[in-house]
Amino acid sequence: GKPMKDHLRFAAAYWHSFAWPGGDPFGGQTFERPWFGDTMELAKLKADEAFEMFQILGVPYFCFHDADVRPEGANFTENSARLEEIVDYFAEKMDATGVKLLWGTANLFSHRRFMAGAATNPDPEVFAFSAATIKTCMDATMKLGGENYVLWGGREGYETLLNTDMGRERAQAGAMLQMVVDYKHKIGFDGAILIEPKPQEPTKHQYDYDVATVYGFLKDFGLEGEVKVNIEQGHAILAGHTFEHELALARELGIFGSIDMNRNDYQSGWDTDQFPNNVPEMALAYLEVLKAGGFTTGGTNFDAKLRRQSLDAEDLILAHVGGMDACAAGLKAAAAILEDGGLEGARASRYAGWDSEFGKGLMSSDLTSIEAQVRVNDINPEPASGRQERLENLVNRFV
Ligand code: 3MF
Ligand code: MG
Ligand code: MG
Repeated sequence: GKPMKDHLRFAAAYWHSFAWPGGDPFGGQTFERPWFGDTMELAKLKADEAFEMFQILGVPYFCFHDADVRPEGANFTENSARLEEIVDYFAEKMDATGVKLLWGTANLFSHRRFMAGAATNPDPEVFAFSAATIKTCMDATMKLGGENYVLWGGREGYETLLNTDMGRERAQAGAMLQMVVDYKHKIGFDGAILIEPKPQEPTKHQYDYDVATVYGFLKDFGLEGEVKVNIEQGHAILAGHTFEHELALARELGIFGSIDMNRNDYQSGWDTDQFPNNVPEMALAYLEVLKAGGFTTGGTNFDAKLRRQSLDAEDLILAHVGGMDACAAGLKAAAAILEDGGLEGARASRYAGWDSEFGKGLMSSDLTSIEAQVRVNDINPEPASGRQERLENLVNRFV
């Protein structure tokens, strides 16, 4: 098959490493970086530093939001001009370094104008501003040869139904997504459009809660064949799932696209975006990625940030290195589990009864004839062992 690293396709995220000042709800800014500020000169210095880090790490890809890479302008026209200037600067750097764009996206959540949502905002002017911004970000992604375009529904949700028309807001989100898909086809962008599910924050009720919710939304608007998902470890945990659950479900639904790799602790209740370091968990995640046939256009984007006490820039490099090591170890374990076949074989054997004539017939039968069969044959099943402990130990042998 493919070389192992083609199953990783690492990307570094611009926002946490270069744009985030290390703030938290109980304190102000932690990090000081020489490129913080809002001039184009500083934005270019930031790009110089970012590409230097990408090269030190040897990552093949990066990802960015418009707001990470250009200073905020006074209006839409200024924003788009600044984005275009940075895109030209990026194009030169990408040529010189060979670093590619895994995906681009629009930040439709940080500016206060998005406080009550972007596509789902009660104010049509915010919808229009958001649509125009998405267009410029899709153009930027296309121009840079980006392989996907991501939509995380940052503030697409609500705090209280008392001031919210849910039906109208869902329809607005569906209309926006349809426009994104139409524009993708209009410009001939051949990457995937990816929705990133997340529950719980920043709004209390996020519309893109998890993979199942996003699939229901896509079906509702007839877009399940056009849009896939970018699944983040921490978001899966916040939704009360495991990462591998979300990956497996997306694969089964045919909407698996890409992953945002990080680590969320199970106790937190909010999104911590830590660098991943739990190899057994990552083995189970890459097992699902491999079973999906690996990435086609997606990859492993480190949506992870330093802890506030990691003041020195060296920690930023080491955090990524540790994350890449853990992913690689997880992937190798997953590949070994598949090659060994014990786990897959044990799972298949649990369902062997369905391969019999009796089993095959059931799926297309009806309640009346099944009742007759159960009576005539005195069907009276006993539980069979699922061998849970044994299989968990088997996984541990490979990590
Ligand atoms: C929030 C996220 C986002 C998305 C990003 C791209 C700021 O929890 O994970 O990062 O990854 O907007 O989709
Ligand atoms: Mg993310
Ligand atoms: Mg996150």
